[in-house]
Amino acid sequence: MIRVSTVVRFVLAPGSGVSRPKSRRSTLRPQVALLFFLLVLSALLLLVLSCKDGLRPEDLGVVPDIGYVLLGTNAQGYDEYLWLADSAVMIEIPAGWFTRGSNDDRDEQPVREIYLDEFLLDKYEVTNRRYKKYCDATGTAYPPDPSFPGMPNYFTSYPDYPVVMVSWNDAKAYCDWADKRFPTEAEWERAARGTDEREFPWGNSQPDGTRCNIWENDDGYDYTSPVGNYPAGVSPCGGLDMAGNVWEWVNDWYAADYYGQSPAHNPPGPSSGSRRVVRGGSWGSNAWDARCARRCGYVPSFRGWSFGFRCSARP
Ligand SMILES: [Ca+2]
Ligand SMILES: [Ca+2]
Repeated sequence: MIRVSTVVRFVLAPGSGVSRPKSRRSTLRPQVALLFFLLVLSALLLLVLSCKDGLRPEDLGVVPDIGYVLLGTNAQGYDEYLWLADSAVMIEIPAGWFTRGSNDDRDEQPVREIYLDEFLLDKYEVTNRRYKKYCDATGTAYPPDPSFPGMPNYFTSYPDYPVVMVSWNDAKAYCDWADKRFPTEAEWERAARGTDEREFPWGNSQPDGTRCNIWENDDGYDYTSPVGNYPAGVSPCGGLDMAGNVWEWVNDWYAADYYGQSPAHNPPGPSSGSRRVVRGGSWGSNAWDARCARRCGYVPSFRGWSFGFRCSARP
């Protein structure tokens, strides 16, 4: 689906500059072809290897307007990409059906089969580092400090922690800047629980300190934790912190009765409302709120110390 060859063409075009005297065209043609082939091969290898080592293609002089490049296949068998605009790792979730909802709460019913087109989702919650890059590039104000005890200057001193104190509106502006979007509520749930109706990203066992950062869990953190800190809590597609750490804004308006009336294919959420959905629970949540099917809604202007987000995109 993804065309890395697009990247290769872009890399090669400015510097190719090979001239071929007409009188020697026939003898030079094989050498020129070989040179092009070698250039293509080396540029491709350099780009892919550098991404894996944490360098960004921008560091190599590649203009980051070409979208994303393949990093490889993760341990769960899903392809992962580097989204160039904000240097985020994204997971490709193929089109297909999954079971949405649960019988645990009224607004999670009825349990239904839902079909989604292919989409990309950030592997991690958006970090302070990534959000600061956006603020600095656009002149956007930094988020207010959450006043976590013992963690002064949270936004600038904890770059690998999830950004908090961002409203739905703030997060939407980030998505737009990065040429991304919010996941829909259904996409988020599909990525968090896979296709087997599991209760939590890792399965049906209750949360423990190795799986996620929630409240009164022996997980080592009283407030937020660095993103990706709990690999044992990975979701079936490779997503991390999809239970706990920070609640994640998604695109949909919240409606308690939406599941009874939504379409089965790519449900977009209600057409209007007063609250936007958040998913996954946070460092301040109990196990109930960390369930994959759990739904909550908050006004889109609300900035909370347990609220963050991750982005989606469709190829
Ligand atoms: Ca905790
Ligand atoms: Ca989360």
